[in-house]
Amino acid sequence: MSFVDANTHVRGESLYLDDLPVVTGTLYACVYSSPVAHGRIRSLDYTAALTMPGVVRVLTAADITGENQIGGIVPDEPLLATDTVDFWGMPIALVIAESDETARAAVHAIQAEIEPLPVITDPREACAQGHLIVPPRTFRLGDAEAAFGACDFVIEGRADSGGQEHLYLETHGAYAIPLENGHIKLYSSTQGPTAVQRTVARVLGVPMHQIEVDVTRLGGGFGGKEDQANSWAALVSLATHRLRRPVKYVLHRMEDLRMSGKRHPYSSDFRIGLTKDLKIQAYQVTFYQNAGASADLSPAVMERTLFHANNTYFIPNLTATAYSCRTNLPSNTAFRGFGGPQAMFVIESAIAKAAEALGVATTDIQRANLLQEGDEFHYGQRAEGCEALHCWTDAEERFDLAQLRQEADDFNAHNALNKKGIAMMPICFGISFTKKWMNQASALVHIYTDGSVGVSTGAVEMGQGVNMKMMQVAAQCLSVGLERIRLETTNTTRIANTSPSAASATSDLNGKALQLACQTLTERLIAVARIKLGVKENQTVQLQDEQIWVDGQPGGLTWPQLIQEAYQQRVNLSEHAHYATPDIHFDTTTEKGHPFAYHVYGTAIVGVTLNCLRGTYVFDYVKVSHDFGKSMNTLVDRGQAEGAIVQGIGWMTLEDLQYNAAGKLLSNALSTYKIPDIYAVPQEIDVHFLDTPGSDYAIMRSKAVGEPPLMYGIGAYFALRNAIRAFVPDAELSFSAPLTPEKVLLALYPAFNPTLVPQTAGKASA
Ligand code: LUZ
Ligand code: MOS
Repeated sequence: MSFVDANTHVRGESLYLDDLPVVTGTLYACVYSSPVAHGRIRSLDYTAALTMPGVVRVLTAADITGENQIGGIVPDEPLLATDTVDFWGMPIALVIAESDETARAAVHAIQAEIEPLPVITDPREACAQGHLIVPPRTFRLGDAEAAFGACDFVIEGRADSGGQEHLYLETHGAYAIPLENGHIKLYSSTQGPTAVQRTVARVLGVPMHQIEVDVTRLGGGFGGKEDQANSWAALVSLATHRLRRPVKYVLHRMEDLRMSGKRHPYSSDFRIGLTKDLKIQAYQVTFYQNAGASADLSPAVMERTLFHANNTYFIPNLTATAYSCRTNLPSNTAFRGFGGPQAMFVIESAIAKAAEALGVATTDIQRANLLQEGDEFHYGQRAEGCEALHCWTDAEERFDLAQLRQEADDFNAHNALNKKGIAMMPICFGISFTKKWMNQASALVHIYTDGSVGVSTGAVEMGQGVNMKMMQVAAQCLSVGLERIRLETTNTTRIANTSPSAASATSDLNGKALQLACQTLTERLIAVARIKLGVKENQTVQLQDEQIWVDGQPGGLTWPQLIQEAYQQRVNLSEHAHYATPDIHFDTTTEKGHPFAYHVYGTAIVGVTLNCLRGTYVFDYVKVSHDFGKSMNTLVDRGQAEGAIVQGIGWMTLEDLQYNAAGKLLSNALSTYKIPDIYAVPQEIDVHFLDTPGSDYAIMRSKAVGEPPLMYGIGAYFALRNAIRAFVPDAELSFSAPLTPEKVLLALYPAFNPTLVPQTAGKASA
């Protein structure tokens, strides 16, 4: 299996936004952003900036010709601040200059007088004060309250998970070029070209047809560019609209870190009830989502948190409530998993805490409660094609869990200062956008007269390999070689009304649309062949391996000849098709329905070795049995799984977003925000492609793969926790991710209480 972008990637020839040729007369933009997390703007002085040589203009909210509003779900997000600033890094003004350097220098010459307002960074505090983005929601199955009474054991606790910086290699950016009659051609590093088009049109006050958005590829998105590419695109477009000059802005890393939203931190309370035979009878959970300053995608993320409250377990009595809490942080946004991982961390914490209280293995509780075929989810859907137990037992047997345990026990018995820990992490992730209307896509196929094929879909290539999969779909449907297929850029003029490339559903949705287009073309071409070859009614005609076959024999018409013939006969060689996922629905009044086309399952075994002197650790292995269905590209799918696992481990163990009480991001550079590097990658990642049937709704029965494997990373947290408990068996450990080496060290030495250490003068005065 191959990967279409590999050649240009390794040669450095792949074109990202900042590699596109720059048009003569291009101006450069840079944002002046709020230096405080919350306050009332008293004055803004940019006269010094304007007088700097090379500075062309400073734009503020007053220059907006349409709406100063970019909120997609809730209209609560101004593009540029007017009266108040709501987070540290909120855009206030945009400098436009002849060069990138000048624009950035001029930003430093701007000054705002801002009267401070109280800063809230904690979601529980925001909730207590009534600062909610949307009303809370509750999903229910059975009667948890009553069921707790019948449980032999009831355990309560709290779990906190941190945010996560997307850290796409390519930072946010946009480049707007004015064309005739007010049209703007806009290059954007976005997962959602239509979202960008819609937002720009709204801010400029022009029809969407005035804005053409084009995307070559992204250097990573991970959800960070599902909605948040919109603001940069709107800002440069506003400048282009006002000045009729090309305007470009590519954020520096520190600008991106400061101004863009991240994965939502969550703080949650849980209560879990079990019977003596370890069946979970009742589960109650309350999620406090830290949404940041505005809604962005938070309500949708919150919804997916509720959907995944049970992870992969059947819990007959479940009540899950979620609050989306407004705080003075950059608006948090989509991030691989979209609220699902946060929910799954809580149920895994509840199970771990229950296991410790009962003195049983966590795996015994996990194993006893795995979903089975036909089990009802708390949102009304039933498990169909359930692979939970299959994945679990396959992982146990294939990787010889008993042996791995024995090795760890032996190691721990013979090592005083190094301890091993193991955890199992089963997952279940629902595939479909939870908003039904987003589950649609289209494709446009042109067959050129030489037999080469141009394919456009709404899918955005962001390193995940979707272009490769689309090429495979087209090549297989048309039965031509991959070299005949070219994947075009993602462009709103060719493909309108796209959903963002997100929710792991991009290959399914766009691939199905592409299949429909190719099927129609094939039917048309076969009709041409029938006439050309004078085939009788009762004879079968097929297109296969670049030629026409009649009754299973070569018919004497090759692909290029067939295409020429069709063209001569004036047959349409282009086709546009649209696909909408059938059979999905959800009723938000009852919170019941069938929101997902299918689920993806899997189980990981994670092993870690902990250095108990230093608190440092190495992940020995992540061994996975994963439900890929009939993988259409094992290289792409393995790459997605490995990358997601490492990203999940980063979220759970390393990546520590630190804000001070004033709401300023302290971990604002790669020197202070640690993401997994090659040394943090597990020594071994063994991903087994379990033989599963896939789903009719998955493209070529190859199941969605983008997000589900991220959640194996949660196993890293619990493996590490088990290693700590091997050193201090009676440790009272909280559930608080990320479990950084610093936190691990403190957990290893519970007698050492850092709150007893005198605070430094610097910290006290901060
Ligand atoms: N984006 C979205 C997503 O808008 N809706 C979703 O359900 C979703 N799920 C996962 C990732 N992105
Ligand atoms: Mo995403 S979190 O699939 O943009």
